[in-house]
Amino acid sequence: MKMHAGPTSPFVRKVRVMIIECGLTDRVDQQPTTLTPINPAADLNRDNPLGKIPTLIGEAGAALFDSRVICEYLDTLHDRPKMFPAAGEARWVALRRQAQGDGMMDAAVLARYETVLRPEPLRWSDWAGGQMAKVRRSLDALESEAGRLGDGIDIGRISIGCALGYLDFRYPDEGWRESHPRLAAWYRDFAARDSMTSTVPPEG
Ligand code: GSF
Repeated sequence: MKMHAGPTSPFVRKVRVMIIECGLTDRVDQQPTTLTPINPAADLNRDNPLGKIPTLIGEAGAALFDSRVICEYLDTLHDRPKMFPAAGEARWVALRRQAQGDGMMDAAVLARYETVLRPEPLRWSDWAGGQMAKVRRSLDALESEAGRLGDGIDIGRISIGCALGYLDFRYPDEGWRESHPRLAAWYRDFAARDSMTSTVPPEG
């Protein structure tokens, strides 16, 4: 399988963590793609009209996106413990946590486009501030939930872990650990997993 990927995308990282945790590393050829919404990649657009990474070409040859669909597909390809609980309350908790982590990444990526990509005279600080307020409210909610995150792994915890990793990468001054000590303690252990240490984004 081929995946349009990139070293700095938190959504790609989520899929890469999934690939490693599920023992699928040898089955996915990761192709680096450099893009922004105003500098699209033609080969990616042919596979995914939304022009976003990650995009996976599955075993049947068809393109799969976005990260949620890719991760659920990959979960069907291995015999290890599943990252998507099959049914019941555990499934809804994991899917809601995935939505929480993905939403944090969406907001943080949009705020970054606004503050880095958009020409300075066109920037709207209230809008970027509104996106970061979503991130901060999410951190507060996760602090309340941190005691229940435990030491296991599933798609919800992968997404939350990648969202926190993205904050460290792009917003190192956010200083979320001091105000969210239980979440910080959970993340310290989660971030020590091999799948996380081997997918840390490069400097710069
Ligand atoms: C979000 C992917 C995304 O925003 C998912 O895969 O879960 N809901 C999707 N990807 C960004 C790169 S990033 O992770 O910062 C992307 O491809 N942006 C290019 C664009 O044109 O929006």
